[in-house]
Amino acid sequence: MTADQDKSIKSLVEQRIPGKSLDAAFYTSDDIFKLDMREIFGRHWIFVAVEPEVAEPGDALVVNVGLSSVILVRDDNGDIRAFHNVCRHRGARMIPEGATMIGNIVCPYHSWTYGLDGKLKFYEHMGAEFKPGCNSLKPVALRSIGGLLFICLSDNPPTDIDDMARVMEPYLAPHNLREARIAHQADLIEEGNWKLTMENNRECYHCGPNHPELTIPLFAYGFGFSPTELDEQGRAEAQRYTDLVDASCSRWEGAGVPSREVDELTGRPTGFRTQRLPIDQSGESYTMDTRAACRIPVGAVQDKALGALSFWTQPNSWHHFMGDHIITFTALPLSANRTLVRTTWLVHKDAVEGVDYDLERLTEVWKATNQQDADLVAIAQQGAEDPAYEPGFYSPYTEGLVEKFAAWYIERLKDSLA
Ligand code: 3BY
Ligand code: FES
Ligand code: FE
Repeated sequence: MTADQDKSIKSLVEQRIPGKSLDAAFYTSDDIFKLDMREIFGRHWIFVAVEPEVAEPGDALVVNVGLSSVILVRDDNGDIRAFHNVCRHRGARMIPEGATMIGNIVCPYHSWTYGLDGKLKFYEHMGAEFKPGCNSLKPVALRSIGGLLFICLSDNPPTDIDDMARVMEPYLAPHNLREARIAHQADLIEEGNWKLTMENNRECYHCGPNHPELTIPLFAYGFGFSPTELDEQGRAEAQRYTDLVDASCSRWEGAGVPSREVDELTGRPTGFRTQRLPIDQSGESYTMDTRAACRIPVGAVQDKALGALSFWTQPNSWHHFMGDHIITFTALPLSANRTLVRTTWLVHKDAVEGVDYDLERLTEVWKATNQQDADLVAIAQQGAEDPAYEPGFYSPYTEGLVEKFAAWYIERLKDSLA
């Protein structure tokens, strides 16, 4: 990036008006996309996978984040390691994107072979001076929080991941994600900038008009409303919802299941938020009838009406933990106007498809919801590319978390451009 480009981006960052959507360039410019990949995705903790994706020693998963490619592998001691997928000989990409099983990491080009600890074990014709010990694979910083795998591509990762781990481990522990099994995974490419994907995730203003399936389990009042716009009946319903949230939270916390809201979305590199909220009707799961889709609980909690523990992280993930299954989402930018959204459904490791759960029933609400969200992100991108676009006001009642996402993004860029 030239100094001039850096300067004009810097002034766009400085000019951002709190409470309004971002300037169009943040959604459309290739230069800002490169900056995002360098400063946001290159220097923050990114959610990329779950431990059950590398359940056994030798299980490997390659995840691409921008131009970087990372190998996640379970070693023979059962520890998960992460390495840059770049050979130390002449840099070839060693393993293609996706899941595989390996005994060693073998570069296809000239057969340099690395152990699952990253050490160079085999090579030929390099002469007496060559030092294999200085040619190990480059490690990538990796943290598992309750079985959710976060990587950081920087050599100097933000240390406040420790705070997120300390808060979140007790929230996630009862759900046994580490022991769960993947029932299904789906990749969806959204035709929009990654920030439009994230902004869309941070509000439910759009849920009523767009998500007929999701709004069966989801309470309409759960994601904000304007009190002055409610009539008497609406106020009574909103009050019933608030009372239910309080009563449910007290019941769950009383049973030793952490549920209270924690909001640390802004003011730190590793922003996050969590809250367990009741589910409508029978209160069990994100299904079309709100009843559990899997008859074996995924975690240790027997209360079937466990609602959903949601966990949102900056810059790229959200997760819902129910009594019977877990859903995790990662957003990975592909270009200024394309984003990969990967959704993973997990059930108890002993649950058998067709016996304990029906895959269609387990996945139908979020498959439909994801497609609807992808369509919304696509029209948001089209609008952002229109010369008539200008930043618009966020609702103070239903888009507070969108503002927190935008504020976090801008504060991170200010920090890095300072
Ligand atoms: O998945 C989420 O976290 C948000 C909130 C509810 C619906 N949604 C897009
Ligand atoms: Fe990998 Fe030569 S580039 S062995
Ligand atoms: Fe949505």
